[in-house]
Amino acid sequence: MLENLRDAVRKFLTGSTPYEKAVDEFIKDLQKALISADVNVKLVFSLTSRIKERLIKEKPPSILERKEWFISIVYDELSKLFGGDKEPSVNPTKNPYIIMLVGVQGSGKTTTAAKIAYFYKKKGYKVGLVAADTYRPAALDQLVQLGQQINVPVYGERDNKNAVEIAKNGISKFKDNMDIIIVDTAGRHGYGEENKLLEEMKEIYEAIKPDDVILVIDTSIGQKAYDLASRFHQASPIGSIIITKMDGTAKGGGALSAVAATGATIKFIGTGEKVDELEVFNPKRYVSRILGMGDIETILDKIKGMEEYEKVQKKMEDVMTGKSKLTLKDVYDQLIALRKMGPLSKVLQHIPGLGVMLPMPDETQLKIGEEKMKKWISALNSMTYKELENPNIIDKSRMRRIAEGSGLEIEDVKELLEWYNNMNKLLKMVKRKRGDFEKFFKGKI
Ligand SMILES: Nc1nc2c(ncn2[C@@H]2O[C@H](COP(=O)(O)OP(=O)(O)OP(=O)(O)O)[C@@H](O)[C@H]2O)c(=O)[nH]1
Ligand SMILES: [Mg+2]
Repeated sequence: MLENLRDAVRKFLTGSTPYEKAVDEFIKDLQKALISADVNVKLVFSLTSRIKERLIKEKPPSILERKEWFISIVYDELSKLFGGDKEPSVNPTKNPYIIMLVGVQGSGKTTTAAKIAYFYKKKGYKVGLVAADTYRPAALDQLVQLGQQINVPVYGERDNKNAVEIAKNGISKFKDNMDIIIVDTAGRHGYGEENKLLEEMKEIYEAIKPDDVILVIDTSIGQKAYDLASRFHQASPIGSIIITKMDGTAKGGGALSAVAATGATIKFIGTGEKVDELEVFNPKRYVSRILGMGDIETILDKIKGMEEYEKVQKKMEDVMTGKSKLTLKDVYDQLIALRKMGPLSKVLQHIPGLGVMLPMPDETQLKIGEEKMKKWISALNSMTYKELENPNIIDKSRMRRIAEGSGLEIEDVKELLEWYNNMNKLLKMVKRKRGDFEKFFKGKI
């Protein structure tokens, strides 16, 4: 099962096995876990060969340990396997917003209809459910019961056998007073009969013109989800997918990766029988969970900190060339970026020549310690946006307020401001020197 990967990550990061051997072992564990979760063997092998290729071609960023870097690559490639950066948009784009659920028998449509209704109701939308399943006698009762449970009105017609008509009537009933209308349909057709299912879907589709058609797939079909999802994806350009029963079988990885491989968007996953057991599916969040949230977040934070730090460094360059002004907001961004990268002592080891703020001649003066950094971040947190952008307005009384707000002494705030002023002076000096150099080279001096 994919859950075992968490242990594998832990073992890899904390174990004493030499790097190359640990990588080999981890890749074997990864392959085993994916295959036992029913992920297609071809997908598994192309995933591992991509990981190996990146290990050869790319260079680890200085801020990461080699092992952390390896895990960050695994995270990245696994995320791609489950849909990459696709964060589905679940916000309704018009009013009323009509959702139609389709899927084979027993896949979880009716339960999911109620779950989605509950999901949107909690967000403050007015939701109505329409029972357009006329094949199963108890279908209406099932939806009515679920509707009562979550306090959402259900439209149905007990004696009407025409699902298209019911769907239409339900929509005209709800369209003026509901934000979201969810239509549950019948799932008569077994796997392998996708065409019939799609035909029926088209018929209701033409009649009610929904804004989203969602195909509900049961996890237990594993890799076979590929055929179903790809035909659906081709037939319904506005469609998205929900995978249910992610709690029940070991095949979650198989169904998810199979659907992702078709390019279809997985909007939600169902994780239990209860109405609140539904999650918006985010591939990256899913992968962080199977790899172990804590470990992954630490690594990703470091990478993010590094990227943000580089951005601030660019801003510093602009300050030095006179293109822009250094504000306390920039100082704040830089401190926060550094924080993300880990303990200052470690960060400094990894970024050669880094004097926390700027690699400049007077570097030693500009270095600030771990303790001070914490204090300054709380002081900056207590400042208003205006103060951050324009520190000149910070007078005695503002200083007192900031100190009180951050639980610091007024001296600490003063020190931060002095440091900021010195920094600015120094930047001006560097700027002037650069100007002199330029003039010199242009023969003006
Ligand atoms: N464990 C678990 N069970 C689920 C989940 N979603 C649905 N079920 C169960 O799956 C069974 C079938 O669910 P239904 O919602 O009736 O499925 P359906 O697609 O409407 O079925 P038909 O209308 O007969 O085609 C029920 O027992 C549900 O409780 C889920 O995410 N996890
Ligand atoms: Mg049903």
